[in-house]
Amino acid sequence: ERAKWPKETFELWERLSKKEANDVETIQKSIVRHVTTTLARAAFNLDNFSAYQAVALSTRDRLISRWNETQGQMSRADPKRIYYLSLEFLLGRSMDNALLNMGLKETYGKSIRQLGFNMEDVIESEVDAALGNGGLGRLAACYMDSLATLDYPAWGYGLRYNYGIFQQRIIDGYQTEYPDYWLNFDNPWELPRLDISITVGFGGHVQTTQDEYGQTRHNWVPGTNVQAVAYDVPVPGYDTENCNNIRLWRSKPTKVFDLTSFNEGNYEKSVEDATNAEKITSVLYPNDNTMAGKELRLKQQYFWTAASLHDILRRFKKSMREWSDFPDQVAIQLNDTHPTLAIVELQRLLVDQEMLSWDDAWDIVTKTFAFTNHTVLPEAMEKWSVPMFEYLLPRHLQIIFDINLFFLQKVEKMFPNDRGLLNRMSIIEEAQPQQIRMAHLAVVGSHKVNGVAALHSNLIKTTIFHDFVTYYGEDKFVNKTNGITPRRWLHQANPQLSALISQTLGGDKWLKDLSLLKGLNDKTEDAVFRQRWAEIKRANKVRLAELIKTRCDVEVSPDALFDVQVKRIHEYKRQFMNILYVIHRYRTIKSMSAAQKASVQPRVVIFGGKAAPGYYIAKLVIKLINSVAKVVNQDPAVGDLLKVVFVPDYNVSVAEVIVPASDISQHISTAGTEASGTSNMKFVLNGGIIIGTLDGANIEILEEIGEENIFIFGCMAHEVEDLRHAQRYRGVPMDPALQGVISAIERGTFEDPKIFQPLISTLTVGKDFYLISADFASYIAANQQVDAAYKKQADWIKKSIRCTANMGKFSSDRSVKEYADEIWNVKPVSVVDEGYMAK
Ligand code: NBY
Repeated sequence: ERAKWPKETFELWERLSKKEANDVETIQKSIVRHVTTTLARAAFNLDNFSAYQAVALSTRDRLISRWNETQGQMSRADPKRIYYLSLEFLLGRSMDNALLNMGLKETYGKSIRQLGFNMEDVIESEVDAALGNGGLGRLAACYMDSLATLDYPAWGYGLRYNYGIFQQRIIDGYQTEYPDYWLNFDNPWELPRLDISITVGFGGHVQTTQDEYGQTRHNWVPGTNVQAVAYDVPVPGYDTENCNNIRLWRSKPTKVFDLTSFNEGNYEKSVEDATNAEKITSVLYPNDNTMAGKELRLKQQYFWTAASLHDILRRFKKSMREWSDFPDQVAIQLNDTHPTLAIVELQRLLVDQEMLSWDDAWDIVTKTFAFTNHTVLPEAMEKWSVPMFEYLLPRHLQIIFDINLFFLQKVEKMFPNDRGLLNRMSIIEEAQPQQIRMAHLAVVGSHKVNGVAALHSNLIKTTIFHDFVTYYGEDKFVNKTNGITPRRWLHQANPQLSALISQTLGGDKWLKDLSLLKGLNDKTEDAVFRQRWAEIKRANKVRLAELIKTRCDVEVSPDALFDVQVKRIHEYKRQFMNILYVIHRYRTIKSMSAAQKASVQPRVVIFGGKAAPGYYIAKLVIKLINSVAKVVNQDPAVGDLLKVVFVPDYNVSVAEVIVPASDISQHISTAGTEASGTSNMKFVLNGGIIIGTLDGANIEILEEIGEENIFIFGCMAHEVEDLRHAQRYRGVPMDPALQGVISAIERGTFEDPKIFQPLISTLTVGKDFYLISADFASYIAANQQVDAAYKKQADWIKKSIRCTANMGKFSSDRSVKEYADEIWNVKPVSVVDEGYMAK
């Protein structure tokens, strides 16, 4: 249609779509316009939240013009694109990040101040986008930031849940869950694309026919359909015009489908069917590292992968290329096994609809996909029951059985007569009922499989994927150590430290090349610099103390050592061991004379994290922490020497306050259980020191910062098996200090001991799966070393500086570049500012 426009019309559009300027006056005008027209409010009754909304809308305008420019230029250049499929994007707040990345924070700050508002209050009004559980979801968010910053043409695909991860409140010491209806006040950070709507089928049956060449053709006729509607979330890069996209799908009923029931005269059924369609994207499943096996979750996974692939194929088809070019245009990364159905869906589309041969299609599929594994825990491995799967996705089940058949035939050829091997490697587990092993499907359907830290990537090769390494060879299995974005996790969360670093290094280049932090190593002997460094840490601790006062009603001294463990509550992460040590410390202090107490290092032990609502033992750990806190915090014999707090509702924005304020943080999982960890990186980047085990990325952090700057304890991953065996069959007695702690709990020092019996039972000799007893003595010793080191403040600050200075490796820019070069084979495409809102 536009082709028919006369020249004047074109020119009018061009003139009027010039970008808005970024001076204070123009920005203020745009804020005021949003207040008065979009929000229809008057200046005299404007609260912080409304001010936030208007500033957000003004920021959004600028985001969208970059987004338009990027998407337009990318369409024209049509480079190979990365598609990051993740069921979770744990973005947190957007405004501060968007303003910093676009270089507009200062101007907006000034604009807001003159309008009578304060930037910090406005920022605080934003609710978190919490569409994720923990590390996996936050990793996706950090990777999206780096992809945009490095100018990679990348799209994220996910689901637009109506309810994010539940809100946690602590009632009588217990976790209680509340729905996180985050869209209540509208979401300015998304663009609804109601015109982009894709039909996704479920159920039904498969028609089998012969084509004119005598080939068998399969045609899936779904029983019901739902619509996937696109919501786009712009992701601006830092210090670049590039602005990428996360496309989140929302489920809606199809018109046709509710009309069917309606025309059959069943109005109620038609409304019920419509409600069922909307249910698909209603809620994020709140489990991390455990598999629940719910039908609705499988529906989510198919709904999302089908809509995303349809979208990707549509974009590819516009280029009029051959199907064999597909892997040169498209790289799809599977964030865990959750999107593994995409492998099956692409094979189905190529074979059933595009009429490619099975082998040609499979060649394209395996060149397109790569798979990231995030865990070795058996309870986290995704499996779907075959009968349930068949009912929802009958054609996909046939394809999975065929993939498996052809795969096992090849295995059999290479390793004849090994039934055990075939059973172990099969995509189908022969249980009652049969189960589909999604991790095996993901490995078979991908050209690269990666773990998320060096230790973890080695572990998967010797444990869960051992047979697959034997079959495919080593090259398919690679390591991509996780990373974090220094923009959010230092520049945004710790603005004072960021400013000091820029001042010291003579600029902010380090924010795009984190290895430049090495320059700080020269400053450890500079007493003035150390003083500044210490002042900033203290200011961050004051801010955290205020948050603790507000949220927990406990007063803590910023002069005490702040000891932090914040992460999802899980047995393998051993928050239980931490609180048991706190009890030990409490008992030790109680037994001291006044003179002895005078030399005790005061500590504030800070916990935070959510337990999956159905995870009984994890929830009991929260209860124990709160019971201990209650007793310890009120005990005059202890006073300020020990405080314990559980910060409720830990999330990304709370992390942004906690991370810069820690002196030491705890990353104390049983060796071999934490795939990587990413908060460990965040703490150390902010000059926090780790007490931790030789697990996940702790090992690589140690290698970078040096063993004198980290407190390591506990057994090593290769010793775990023997320790468990010894404990089970040789009855190794419980650690005596631990025994003392358990007795104190059992004597009722902290509420009714009956409450905690199931928790204590997990430590029964021979059953202590996470080896708390085996590691307890060395944990106590490491804690004593922490106390002693903290007392030498000058040396401590030197350690802290060295920590930050040597964390360059853990920028997600490094991770993403490794993926791009070694897995995706994609190159950056820089967007040029043509000065228009859209082309
Ligand atoms: O992924 C975490 C790992 O535990 C951590 O070590 C690693 O640093 C991080 C990023 O690689 N895994 C994780 O967060 N997993 C989940 O949140 C999760 C969520 C859902 C399900 C499984 C795992 N699920 O099956 O539903």
